[in-house]
Amino acid sequence: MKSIGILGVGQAGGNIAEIAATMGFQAALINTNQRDGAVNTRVEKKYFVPGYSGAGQDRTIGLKAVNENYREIVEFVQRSFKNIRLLLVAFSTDGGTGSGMSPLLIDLLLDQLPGVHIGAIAIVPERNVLAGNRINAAECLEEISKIDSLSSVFLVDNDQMRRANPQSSKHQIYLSSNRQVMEAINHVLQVTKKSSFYGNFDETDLMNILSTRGVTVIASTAITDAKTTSDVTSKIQQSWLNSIFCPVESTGVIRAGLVYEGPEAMAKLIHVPSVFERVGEPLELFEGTYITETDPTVTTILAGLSFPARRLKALEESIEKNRDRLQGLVNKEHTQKYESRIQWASNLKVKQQRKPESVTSKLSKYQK
Ligand SMILES: Nc1nc2c(ncn2[C@@H]2O[C@H](COP(=O)(O)OP(=O)(O)OP(=O)(O)O)[C@@H](O)[C@H]2O)c(=O)[nH]1
Ligand SMILES: [Mg+2]
Repeated sequence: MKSIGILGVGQAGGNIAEIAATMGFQAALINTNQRDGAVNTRVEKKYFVPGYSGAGQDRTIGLKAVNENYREIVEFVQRSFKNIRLLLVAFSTDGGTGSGMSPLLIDLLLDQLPGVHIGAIAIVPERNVLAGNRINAAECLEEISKIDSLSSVFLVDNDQMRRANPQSSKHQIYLSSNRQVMEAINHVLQVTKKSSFYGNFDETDLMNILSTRGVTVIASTAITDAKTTSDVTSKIQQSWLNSIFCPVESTGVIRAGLVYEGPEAMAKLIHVPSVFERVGEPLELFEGTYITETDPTVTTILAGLSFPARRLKALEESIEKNRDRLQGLVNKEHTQKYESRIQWASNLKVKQQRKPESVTSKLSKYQK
């Protein structure tokens, strides 16, 4: 049984839970919309908030759904996961259900699942989404970033997949992003099951890293063509920019993992101090070396990073630039009306009503 569980909230969250279930993770989903969750057939445990049919990108509706039903929701989560050490709540930040429900739900779960660390898989939308989605994402990420004692936050960046596949459909981008994030998490979890003469990376090491508060990135790179230590260093650092997660922008890793899998000869080329030069030496590093005949691969886990200010600025910038226009749109909604130029013409359609005249008045009219 895997020690990490995945709870999907909203449509994107449900889709991630679906992939997780196919990989053998304990998975469950919550939605305000039964039709969205119904397609995730591999997830058996589902909770649909009664009386709702989606949140229509309105975060306040997602928040209300938790407020009104938190007892049932928390019980559902407690029932759905057994013997896990880490629960990752997966959701998109720019819709209404996942984005609105998840921050409060996570905060509640932190005290309701004793002995279980809670983390998040939060999807950051592509750069070209519209204002409403950007506002949702900014609000949600701010709330998530403020939760005390929250473990790893994985920021899945839909832009990363888009950059690599500009021609792909949205559906393809979503599916590959979901698969890649779950593969990254599954990979580091599976490594902990292997044994090695040279240094094991065990589950306690992994949980130590993943329970760190802040943003976490997992990245892997093949180092097959590397000839020198600096080749390996630059491959690893490159992988921090090209993973499925928001690119690493700043220094300040708190805990890290470094796992090597491959032939013995290549392991020598890893020079830890230079690998971490760009992001600063972590407080703790957990290493694992697994000698195999497969392509040499280095997987790094960086935990405790700050929220990526530059990436999020790119999301917020167009809102700031268009402040007046957007404010104008909102004002217009309540004030707009149409004034016809031919209002006077309505008179043309008025039928003359005959006014009845009394007999006495007619009689008096004819009186000579
Ligand atoms: N990576 C990834 N992103 C997705 C997926 N589905 C949707 N998205 C992203 O999520 C946003 C839409 O959010 P949803 O998850 O559909 O929203 P929701 O939580 O169901 O909320 P409502 O539909 O408003 O009730 C899109 O703009 C995308 O950014 C998915 O399967 N994978
Ligand atoms: Mg939805």
